[in-house]
Formats: sequence, C-alpha cells, structure tokens
Amino acid sequence: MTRPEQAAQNLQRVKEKVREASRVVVLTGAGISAESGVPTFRGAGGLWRQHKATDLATPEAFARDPQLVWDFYNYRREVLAPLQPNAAHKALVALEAAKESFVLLTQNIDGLHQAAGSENVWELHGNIWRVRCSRCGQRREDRRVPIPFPPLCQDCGGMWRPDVVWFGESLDPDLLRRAYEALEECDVMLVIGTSGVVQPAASMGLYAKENGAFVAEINLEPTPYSRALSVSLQGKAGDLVPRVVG
Ligand code: BJW
Ligand code: ZN
Repeated sequence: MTRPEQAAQNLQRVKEKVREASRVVVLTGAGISAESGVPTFRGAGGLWRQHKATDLATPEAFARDPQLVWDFYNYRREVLAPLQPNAAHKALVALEAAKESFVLLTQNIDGLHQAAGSENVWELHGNIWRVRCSRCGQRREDRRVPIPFPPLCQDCGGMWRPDVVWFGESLDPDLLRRAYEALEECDVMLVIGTSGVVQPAASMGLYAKENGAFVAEINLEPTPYSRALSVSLQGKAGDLVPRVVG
C-alpha cells in the first residue's frame, strides 16, 4: 500500500470507530487553536521579547518579576481577544451532541472550545480570562485588555495572577481524578494538536489505550506517543477533525 492509501485507510478506520463509540474523550492542545491564530508553545510563535513562553509560565518567573509575567499575559490576552473558533473546534461541538457521553479535556487556556459551543469542557491548565489572588486564592473572571499593573486584590491586597497552571504547579486533583475516570471508561479517545511533552496530560492517551480505548492522534507532526497509540493521523486539525467526526 502506498503512503497516501495507508493514510486514507487510517482516516476511515478512525471515522468508523468514532461513529460506533458511545463514550468519547477528546484531549486538545495548542495545535487545535493554531488555525485560529493562537501561537503554539513549542512552534514558531513560542517566543516573546526573546523569552521562551515556557520560561515565563512558572511560579519562579512570577515571584522574580511579576511585571514581566503580567506584560506577557497582557500581550497574549491582546492576541487572543479577537480570535474565533475554527472548523476543528466546531466539529467537536457536533460530536458532543451525537454522543451519550462526551468529555473534552483541554490544555488550552484560550476559551475557544466554549466560544464554539462545547459544553462539557474540562480545562486542565486553567483559563487566561480568569485571575486568582496569589494570597487569598479567590478567583474571578477578568476580560480587561490590558489589566493595569499591579493588579491588587481588594480584599487582602495580594497580587492577582492569571488563573492558569504553571510548570511545577499541580493540576486540580479533583479534576484530574475525574479525568482519569473518564479515560478509563471511554471507548474512543482523540488526542488533537498536542506535542506530548507536558505531563500529566501527555500520557493520558496511553492511559486510555491501556484501559481498553481506541486512541487516535491528530497532529501536524509525529509525537513521542504516535507509535504507541492506535492510529496517528498527520495533518491539520481544521482539515482532519471535521472529516473524522463528520
Ligand atoms: C497542529 C497544528 C494544526 C500545530 N493541526 N496540529 C513527569 C515527568 C517529567 C516531568 C514532569 C512529570 N510530571 C510533571 C512534570 C513537570 C512538568 C512537565 O511535564 N515538564 C515537561 C516539560 C518535562 N509538568 C508540570 O509541572 C505540571 N504539573 C504537575 O505535574 O504537577 C505535579 C508535579 C510537579 C513537578 C514535578 C512533578 C510533578 C503542570 C504543567 C502546566 C503546563 N502549563 C502550560 C502553561 C499554561 C498557561 C499558559 O498558557 O500560559 O500549559 S505550559 C504549555 O504547555 C501550556 C500547554 O497547555 C502545555 C502543552 O503544550 P501543547 O498544547 O502540547 O502545545 P505545543 O506547542 O507544545 O504543541 C503544539 C502541537 O500542535 C505540536 O505537536 C504541533 O505539531 C501541533 N500542531 N499546528 C494539528 N494546525
Ligand atoms: Zn486576595
């Protein structure tokens, strides 16, 4: 079989599995939002003023230079504010409506799944449109662009920080427990647009597969997990997701 024939057959196989499944889990990463204009972390857009995006997404960076980190998040809020969901986000809305059980685990903090109309979205890494007080812990929605510096909590005087999960910080343990339960119970899982380097999300596909699910990856490039999963489809999410789901 030639490569294009193999690719067409793989796509067909994923499509059938998705159609037959009643319990579906989807895990998304920055790649699903790339065609909406969101820069990915490890791709060409992963640099800001000579800093690697991943170096600024840490509690150490915020402790050392909160203004720099807020400048970075204000810049990203400005980039994200006008962006719209793309064909891949929309296809997942239709998939949710067709399934008995559907969970959308996302590492993205951009809110584009909700903007498209997805309902059961579990945000593993938080949301950039929410802030959290670094002293008293309260959260609130804040859509101002930019947020003036220093943003201080009216109740305790602590500094607001983006309500996102930085490196070295734990994901919400309750959310994580429910995510693993959904991964154990699903028939089919789709892993879309994530590089598979940031734990614990990276190994969730493998976890679902080990628990009996058919797991398909959709990515522009191979990832560390491509060979371990059931099928790996290479291409753009905006092209492949509607074809797999439709
Ligand atoms: C397309 C496309 C198109 C492009 N169509 N595809 C076990 C082993 C080793 C280390 C650890 C471990 N457990 C925990 C760690 C430490 C750390 C970690 O994983 N480090 C690794 C880098 C080694 N993990 C953590 O610290 C996590 N916390 C935790 O586990 O706590 C317990 C603990 C702590 C410490 C030690 C041990 C345990 C927290 C991780 C939080 C990640 N936070 C960020 C920032 C969020 C806020 C913000 O946005 O500012 O989350 S980092 C960043 O990476 C962001 C993303 O959600 C995350 C994943 O990135 P993603 O989405 O995969 O994007 P990219 O850019 O990497 O990839 C895009 C992909 O799309 C590419 O593959 C492209 O090919 C593809 N693509 N266009 C389809 N059109
Ligand atoms: Zn406070």
